[in-house]
Amino acid sequence: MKRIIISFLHFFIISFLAQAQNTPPAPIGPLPLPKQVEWQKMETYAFVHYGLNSFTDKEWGYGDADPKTFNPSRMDVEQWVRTFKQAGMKGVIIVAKHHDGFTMWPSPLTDYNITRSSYDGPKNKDGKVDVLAELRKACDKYGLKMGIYLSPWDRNHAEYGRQEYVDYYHKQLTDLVTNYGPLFEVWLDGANGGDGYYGGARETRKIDRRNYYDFPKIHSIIEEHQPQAIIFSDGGPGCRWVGNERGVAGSLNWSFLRKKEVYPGYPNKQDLEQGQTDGDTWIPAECDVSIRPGWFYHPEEDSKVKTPEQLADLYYKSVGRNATFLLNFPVDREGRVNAIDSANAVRFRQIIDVDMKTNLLRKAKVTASSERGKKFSAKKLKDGKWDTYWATPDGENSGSVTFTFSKPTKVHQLLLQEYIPLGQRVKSFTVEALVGDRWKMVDAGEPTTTIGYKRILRFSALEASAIRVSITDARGPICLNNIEAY
Ligand code: FUL
Repeated sequence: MKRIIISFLHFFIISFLAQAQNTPPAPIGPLPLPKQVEWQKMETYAFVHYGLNSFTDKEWGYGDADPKTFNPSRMDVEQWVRTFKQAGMKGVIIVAKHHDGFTMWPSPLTDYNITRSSYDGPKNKDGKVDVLAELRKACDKYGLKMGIYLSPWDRNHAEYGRQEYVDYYHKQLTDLVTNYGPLFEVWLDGANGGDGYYGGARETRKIDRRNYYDFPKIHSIIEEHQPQAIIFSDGGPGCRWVGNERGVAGSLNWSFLRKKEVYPGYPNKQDLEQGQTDGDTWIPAECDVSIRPGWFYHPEEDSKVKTPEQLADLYYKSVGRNATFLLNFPVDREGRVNAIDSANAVRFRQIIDVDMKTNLLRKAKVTASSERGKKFSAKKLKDGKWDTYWATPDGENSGSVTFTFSKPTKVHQLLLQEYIPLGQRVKSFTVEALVGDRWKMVDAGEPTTTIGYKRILRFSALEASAIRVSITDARGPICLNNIEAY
């Protein structure tokens, strides 16, 4: 009898372990919402700054420029979207209203809108010019997602600084989120208050950045009508500002913030660049940067467009560091993405595509220091698919995986991904290459700490017969779903 019980227990323990080996590691919070994961996978998308400033040579319009000043000569919204598509962008966020208060759609709430301008383009269903409607159509045609930027600060509005303006802002937002189809992101910029036209008052108005706009109400308006949209602001809640306008994330970059602490105008830029290790909410970073020095078009910046190589560098410092890349195009006075900007953006994508054309690890032999089970085998990593992954058993927060080539192979780039639906875990890692008969530490010139959704390392080409990735510390068992080398 005793023997029967023991063998029964034995069987039970073995099958329990086998099962544990084949189940994914438990999630480690904070966790992303499914929509945040989908958003992160977009990786690169375009920003469009276009409006009165493009004609008055300003970055921040005062709110008093004559709407007639807006006078594009060869406007072509489809040309913008075609360019973005060719540049590999997955969406576009348009400035619907900048700080000057001028609206790019026929807002019924203000006269300071596009119908009062000199623009005589295609008409919307109500027979009015409407740049947002044109963009919606073009995005649908080319398969890009659309987002909006609606500046809370409004230097035109007479009531700015008072409750009447806040009600107006909420109504404007409601108009946008109910009339232009699905939006993937709503951008709430943090530059607020100061001098302006304010209906002719021409004075300085200060507001309390934290409370004046009633952000909880703003969020609920967006969530009610566009539940899939990611809300951007300095501190999220959907995604956060990366703390600079250079397009660069920290090489250490957690997708977490202590949510209650970060507000629009939050002064600790390092927290925004790197995230907060002990954050309680998933709020990943977005890197916004303009392809020119300014956000709006200025003819004298035609010679200052970022080169394809500079853009590729920014891609590696944003997407390659667990952030997204929001690249701004200052549409020109003709109403087009300027030829130089367009050529450089398309060329940038070609550089990236060539850099990462053939994953050298696909044919390599792969072994791991340990693995969780058949389903979570290191071998799966070679598939490069989102739903296959390598995980270590519970209690093992470090481990390594080695890829052996059939012959010495030139490698100059490595790509790593964690399976973020189960959390961001890796705290530090190393990459080594077997050169001749010696393991050499690969030096990418930046600390190899976090990985997150994606981490890409670039280094001087090495002739390696094997590559070893070691996770040296993590917040729990390792759970990587992709490793590629080029
Ligand atoms: C900032 C604004 O002040 C700039 O003009 C620009 O729109 C940038 C994207 O956000 O806060």
